[in-house]
Amino acid sequence: MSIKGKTVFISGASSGIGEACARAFAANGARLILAARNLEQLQRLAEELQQRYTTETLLRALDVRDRAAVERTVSDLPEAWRRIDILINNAGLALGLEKLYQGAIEDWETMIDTNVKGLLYLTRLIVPLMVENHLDGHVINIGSIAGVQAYPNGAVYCATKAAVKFISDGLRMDVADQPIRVTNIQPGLVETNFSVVRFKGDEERAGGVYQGIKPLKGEDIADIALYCAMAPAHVQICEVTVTATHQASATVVHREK
Ligand code: NDP
Ligand code: 8X3
Repeated sequence: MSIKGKTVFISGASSGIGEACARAFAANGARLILAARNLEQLQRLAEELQQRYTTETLLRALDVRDRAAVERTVSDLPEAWRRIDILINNAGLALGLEKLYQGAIEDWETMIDTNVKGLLYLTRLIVPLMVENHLDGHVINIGSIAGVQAYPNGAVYCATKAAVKFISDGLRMDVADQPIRVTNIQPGLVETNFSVVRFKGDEERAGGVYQGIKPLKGEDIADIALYCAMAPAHVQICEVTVTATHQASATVVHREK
């Protein structure tokens, strides 16, 4: 199914997987609503996409944890941008890697508010627009292998991604009477800004996460999102778990010495 001229809303488009999705969908002719807190980064990306693909973009500085801001963002969309065909719920993060009984509660709150509540706010407001407009809609959530298998010191992040899996499964049931597809993409290690954010700017520690293995790139996940979106309208790819070749599970990773 062509995505040419389709409107795609991407949360967390300022970096990593979200930014790669913006490039991939733009290259295939989509028009994009790009949201993240870092507006300057979105502006740089939009300029690049305009020059390379003449992509039409609408940029929104948005903290998905702020329910009122999410509501304003969606309700204030210009008429020409209200028919959103594809929602990519990508904004998210991990903070810290600690035993549950030693973890920082404020980090838990940030992860839950972003990865779970932010995703829910956007979904609650954008799916009704797909239904009202009788669109062949598609919600693509970026979950994680961490939502399938917990790992030590990551209980709360893993729990947020398990929530994404069950929100995806439940939503799929709730829209089964609509021409709306729901896909949950569950990547393993992807080298983005993710670990720098998790370790609060400690680049050396972040680099260690990807040492001795060729990790996935944001582009690899964007290719999968694009494949799911471009599948024929009657084909719903419910879930994709994807890892680097030398990653076998959330915890089993073969690293070259
Ligand atoms: P990055 O840190 O590179 O990108 C994260 C994106 O999320 C940024 O654009 C950031 O934008 C945005 N974001 C974070 N918090 C908020 C917020 N409160 N409101 C709006 N946007 C926000 O990491 P990734 O690209 O790797 O992460 C993207 C998604 O992929 C996340 O959901 C992550 O959990 C998931 N994932 C990542 C994996 C990995 O190994 N990298 C593996 C599996 C899943 P800004 O700071 O400008 O707001
Ligand atoms: C990100 C993948 O395994 O680093 O969701 O948590 S992992």
